[in-house]
Amino acid sequence: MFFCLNDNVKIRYLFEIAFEVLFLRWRMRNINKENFNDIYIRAVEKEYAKIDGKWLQLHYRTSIVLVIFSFLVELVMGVFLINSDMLGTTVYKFFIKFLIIPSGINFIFIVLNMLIIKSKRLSQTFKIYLVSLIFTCIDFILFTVHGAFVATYYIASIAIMLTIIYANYYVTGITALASIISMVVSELFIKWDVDKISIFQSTHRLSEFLITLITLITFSIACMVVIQFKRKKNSAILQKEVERQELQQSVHIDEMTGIYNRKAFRDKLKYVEDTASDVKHILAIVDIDKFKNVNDTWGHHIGDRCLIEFAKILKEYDTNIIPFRYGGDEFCLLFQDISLEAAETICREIQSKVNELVFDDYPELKLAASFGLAAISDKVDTVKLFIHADHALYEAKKLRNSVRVFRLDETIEH
Ligand code: GH3
Ligand code: MG
Repeated sequence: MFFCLNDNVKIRYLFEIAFEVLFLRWRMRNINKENFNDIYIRAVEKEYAKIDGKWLQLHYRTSIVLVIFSFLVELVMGVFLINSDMLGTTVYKFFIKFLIIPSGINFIFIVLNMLIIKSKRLSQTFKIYLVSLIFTCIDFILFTVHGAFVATYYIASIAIMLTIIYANYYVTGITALASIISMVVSELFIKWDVDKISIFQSTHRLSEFLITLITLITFSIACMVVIQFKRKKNSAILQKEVERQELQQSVHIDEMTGIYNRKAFRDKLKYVEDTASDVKHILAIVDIDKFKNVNDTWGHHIGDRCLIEFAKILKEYDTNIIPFRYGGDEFCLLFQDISLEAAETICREIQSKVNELVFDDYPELKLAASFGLAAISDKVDTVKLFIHADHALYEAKKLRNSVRVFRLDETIEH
């Protein structure tokens, strides 16, 4: 018992409790209710979705930049061609055909893209598909308008490349397929630019087209391989992180009872102190009465069973309290944001449940426990909180099977 120690040991003991800190994020309350891995994986997936959302914005903006950039290039080219007398058509026709119509259509795509991005009804995944495909449509307009130059087909690679970040085979696959089909359709069926030579008229054009097609297909396959490795890397990182977190968690769990251990208790106290707020904290220290007798009479394995059953009762209250096994037959219960009276009522409830415990094979075996409670609200001083609760327990132990509360006026209430 704490009060049996001499003052120096007590101070050292309390300092140890207060200052031994491990930098572990506190996730106590949820662990008992949900599988830790699921919580963690879901949190990581949420983080991934956030990054995808940011990339989607950039993806959409890139399509705007591409449209504006191609408009400006076309404008500069037009001015250059007019001044160099190399224009094969009238200025009016040139601007309509190469500037107004393609930029107009692409402008419509941009507006569509904007509506998709702003939509609250569409899911993020669906938006990703649509934005990727609209990018392909913009590319299609650009390389179709400039069909005279086979090299413009390479614009399609931008649409494919921008999807890699999503690490989604379907998004990249569909975008690549749409790009390649649109390229073939544009080459075979559309002749926007009169200077375009058909692949059926020129073997040079045919070979250039085939080289471009093969390059784009190879590029698409390469993108899929990149995605495969990116996904492998992500899942390996996730797996390792889950293992690390599991290990950290196990360090904080009492193996036998499955509730938090003394180390977790120290960390929690430190956390409470570091994040001091107006929240009222109540600590109850509980010690099973005459537990040595249980061990001596029924054996240690029955003693262990008693501790497990006791912890089970504490777990029933995990919405109100965080239970810790402090050591041996001593437990700590941390209450947050409830009144001292409510905490006392809960302790009495636990006490009567402990008294009512029945061990089938040992009907004579009865358990009792003593509770010492203390509260602290203004400045959270966990050392003081522990001393007060231990003092109340010391008083409770005089009677045994009782609950005592330490009040700020230093009197013990019965
Ligand atoms: P008191 O009413 O004053 O608390 O009497 P007590 O006999 O319970 O005394 P105390 O709390 O000091 O003793 C705790 C005993 O708990 C000592 C030890 O034999 C026993 N104990 C500690 N850890 C374990 C454990 O993991 N399993 C079992 N079975 N017994 C344990
Ligand atoms: Mg005891």
